Amino acid sequence: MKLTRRDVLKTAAASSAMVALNSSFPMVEEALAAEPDKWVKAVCRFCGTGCGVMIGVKGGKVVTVKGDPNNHNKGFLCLKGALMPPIVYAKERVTKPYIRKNGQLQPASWDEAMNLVVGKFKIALKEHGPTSIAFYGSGQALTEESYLASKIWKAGFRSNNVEGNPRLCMASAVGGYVTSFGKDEPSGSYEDIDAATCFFIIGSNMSECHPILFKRVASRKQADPNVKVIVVDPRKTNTARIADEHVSFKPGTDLAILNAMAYVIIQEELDNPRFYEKYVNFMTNDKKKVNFKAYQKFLEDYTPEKAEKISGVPAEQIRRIAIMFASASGTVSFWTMGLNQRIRGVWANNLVTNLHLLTGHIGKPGATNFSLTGQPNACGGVRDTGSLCHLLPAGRVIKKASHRAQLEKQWGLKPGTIAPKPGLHTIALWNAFSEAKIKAMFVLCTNPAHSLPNVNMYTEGMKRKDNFMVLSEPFMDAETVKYCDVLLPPAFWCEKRGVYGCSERRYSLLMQAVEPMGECKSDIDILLDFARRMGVDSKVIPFKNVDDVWDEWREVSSATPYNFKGMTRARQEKESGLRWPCPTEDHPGTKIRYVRGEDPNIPKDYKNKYWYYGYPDGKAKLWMRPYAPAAEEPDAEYPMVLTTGRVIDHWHTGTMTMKVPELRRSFPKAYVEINEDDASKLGIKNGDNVELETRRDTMVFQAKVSDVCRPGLVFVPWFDANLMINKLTLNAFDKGSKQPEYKICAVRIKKA
Ligand code: MGD
Ligand code: MGD
Ligand code: SF4
Repeated sequence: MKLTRRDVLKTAAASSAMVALNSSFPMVEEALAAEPDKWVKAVCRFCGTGCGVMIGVKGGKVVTVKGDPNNHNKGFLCLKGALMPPIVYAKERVTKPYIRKNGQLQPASWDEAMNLVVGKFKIALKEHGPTSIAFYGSGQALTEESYLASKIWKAGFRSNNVEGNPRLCMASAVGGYVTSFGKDEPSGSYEDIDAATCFFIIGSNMSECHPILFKRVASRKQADPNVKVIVVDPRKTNTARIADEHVSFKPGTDLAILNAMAYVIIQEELDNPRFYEKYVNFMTNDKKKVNFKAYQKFLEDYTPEKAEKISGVPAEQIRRIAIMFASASGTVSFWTMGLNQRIRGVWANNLVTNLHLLTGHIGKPGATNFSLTGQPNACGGVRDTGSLCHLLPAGRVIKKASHRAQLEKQWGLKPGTIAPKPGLHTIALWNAFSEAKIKAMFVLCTNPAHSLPNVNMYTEGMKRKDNFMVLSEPFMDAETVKYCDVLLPPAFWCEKRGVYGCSERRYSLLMQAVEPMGECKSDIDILLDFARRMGVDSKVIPFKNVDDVWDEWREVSSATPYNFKGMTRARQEKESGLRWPCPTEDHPGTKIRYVRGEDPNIPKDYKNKYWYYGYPDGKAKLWMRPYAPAAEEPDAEYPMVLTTGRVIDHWHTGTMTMKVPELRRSFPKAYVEINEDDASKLGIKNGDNVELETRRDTMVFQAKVSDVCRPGLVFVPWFDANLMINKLTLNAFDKGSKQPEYKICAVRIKKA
C-alpha cells in the first residue's frame, strides 16, 4: 500500500489503533517529500527490527526517508522510521561543547571541554585507580563506537567498568541464551515468520514495538487461516487483538504457566524424544544433570490446575495453548521486556526455550525461539562486542583466564593487562557513582537520568560535586543534560558512518548522508580524541577512523563462532545487511545457527544434524526453573501492580520522537491505563487525575480507562520527561543478569 505524505500524516495520530487492524497498517513505501539529489543507504534509528532505509538528501540536507527495498523490510517502514528528518534539524540540537560553571552550562571550545574531561579522568585514575572511572554506553551506539569504548577502557585503562543501557534491556535474554546454549544470540531469522504455523508471543507488544515484524506475522496469519497466534501478556495490547488465544494472568506468574505448558505437552505425548534424547541435557536449578524422569517429577508441581491457582489462567486455556504450541508444524516464539525486565528474567527465558527443546520446534524453518532485541544495535553493538562489565568481545568473558589471554594476544597487549575482576553492573555502577566511589563517568548515547529505575536515587547522586560526568548528547532537552559537568555535541544518525546489528544477527551499514551540524563530531572521533589525550598507547588504539575500527573488529571476531570476517566494508556498502556467521567474502550469511549445512561453524561431514557447540558435548540445556514471586508483590498497603512500557509513536525518553509534531500529537503526555472495573470501584472516570503512589514516590497521571489492563494492574508509558514514571519504579534486579524489574512493582492509586 503506497501512501502520500498527506495520507501518512492524517493517519499518524491514529497509528496505534491502525496497527491492530493490520489490514490497514500504515506503511510508507515512497519518498515523502521533494525528490532528493541523492539517496544514501542506512538503517532506521529506532527499534531492533533494524529496517533498512534510504535517506534522501537535497542541498546537503536530509529531506526525506524511504524504506530500503533490498533489506529485510522490503521497502516498508513504520511511522517513526518514516518521520525521522525533522529530528536532525530540531532547534534543541547541541552543536558545540559546553562546560558547567556556577551551575550553568556555558559554551566552550573542544579543547577547553576535552582538557577538563581528560584532567578529571587522569586525576581519578592517579588517585583512585581504574575502578574509579566508568563508561556508560548504549545499544543505540554504532558497533564501532561500543567496541572502541570497551577497548579503551579494558585494554587502555585496565578498567572493566564498561556498562550501558542493554543491561536494562537484553541482559536476561543473554543470560537465557548463554545458559541454554552456551552462546548468546538467537539462532533463527526473520524468514522463520513466513514458514511458521504458530506464533507464541510472550511479554512482547510487537505491534507497537517491532511494527514491521508484527506486520510480517499478521500477513502470515492473514495468508493462512490455520496459522495460530498466542499472546501471553497481562494487558490486552494491540498485539493481543490478532490473537487466537490471549492469555491474561497475574503479572510475574508466567513461569508457572510455561512449566504447566511443558507438563501438558508431555502428558499429551506431543513431546519429541527423538530430538531431546540426542541434543538436550536436563538440568536442575542447582546445575545438576538429571534424566527426563526427574524433569517429569519437577513438572508435577505445575499441573494446569496448580498453575491456575498461581496465575489466574484457566487450566483449560493452558491445555489449549500447550497443545497449539506443540502440535503446530512450526512454532516461533517471540519475547521482549515482559520476560526480560524481571527478577526472574533469565529463568523466564530458559522456560520458553525449554518448550522448543522439548518439542523439537527449533533449528527448522518456521521453528525457533526468538528473543526480540529492543534497540537498533543492542545485539551488534554491545552484546557481540562484549561491551559490558563482565564480557570481552565475541562471547568471551572476563572471568576466564583463557579468554583474557586470547584477547590480550589479539590486541597485542602484555599478558595480564586485562583486569581479571569484572567491573560493576549498571545498578551497582550508578550506586557507586551516587556514593562518589566512581569519580569520573563517560555517558554516551543514553539518558540515564530518565531511564534508570527508582531514578530519584540516582539523580540525587548525579548532583554531587565530588563526582564528574561527561555526556555526549545531541539534544539540549535530554534529562541527563541537567546533571552533566561537560556536554559534548555528537554527530547524529545520518551524519556519521558505522554498523547496526539487529535482532536477526543482521549487520547493516549506515552510510554518512550529510555533514555533522555545527561543531558536532561523531562519537568515534570523540572517543579517539579522548584516548589520544589520555595518552592511551597508540599501538592499543591505532585507529584513524571508523573503518579501521570495523576492520579490527572483523579480525577479532574471526577466531570465534561469531565470525564476520566476510563482511568487508565494500560488501556492506553494496549489500543491505548480512547475518553472521559470515566467515568469507563469498559467504551469503547464516539464516539458522547450530544446524549442519546452514551454520558454517559446523563441519559439512559432522555426523548429526544439530550441534550446540557452545557446550563441549554439543547438547543444549533444558533448565528446571521454579516459579518465584516478584520482588515487590502487592499487599494490603499497596494493593495493585504497576507495570511500565512503550507506545508505538515514542522512543524511550522521547528526546527524538517528541520532536516530530505528528508523533508528539499522537501521544502528547504520559497517562495511566486502568481497567474499567477497577476504575468504577474507585470512582475514576476517563480523563480524571489519578494519584499513583509506590514506596519510592507519588505522581499524578490522567486516567485512560479501558479493558487493556486486567483488574489489579495499571500501566504507565515511560516516554514523558515531564511525568517520569521511573521515579516510582523499583531497582530490584535479576541475580544472574542484573536486569531490573521495571515490569512489576506494588502501587496504590486514588482519584486525585
Ligand atoms: P514493553 O511495552 O516494554 O515493550 O518491547 P516490548 O517488550 O514489546 O513491554 C511489553 C509487554 O510486557 C507489555 O505489553 C506488558 O504488558 C508486558 N508485561 C508486563 N508484565 C509482564 C509479565 O509479568 N509477563 C509477561 N509475559 N508480560 C508482561 C520493548 C522493546 O521495544 C525495547 S526493549 C526497546 S529498547 C525498543 N523501544 C521502543 C520504544 O521505546 N518505542 C517503540 N515504539 N518501539 C520500541 N521498540 C523496542
Ligand atoms: P533513550 O531515550 O533511548 O533512553 O534508556 P535510554 O538509553 O536512557 O536515550 C538515548 C539518548 O541518546 C537520547 O538522549 C538521545 O537523544 C541520545 N542520542 C541519540 N543519538 C545519539 C548519537 O548518535 N550519539 C549520542 N551520543 N547520543 C545520541 C533506554 C533503556 O531504558 C532501555 S534500552 C530499556 S529496555 C529500559 N526500558 C524501560 C522500561 O521498559 N520501563 C521503564 N520504566 N524504564 C525503562 N528504562 C530502560
Ligand atoms: Fe524503524 Fe522499527 Fe519502525 Fe522498522 S519497525 S521503521 S526499525 S521503528
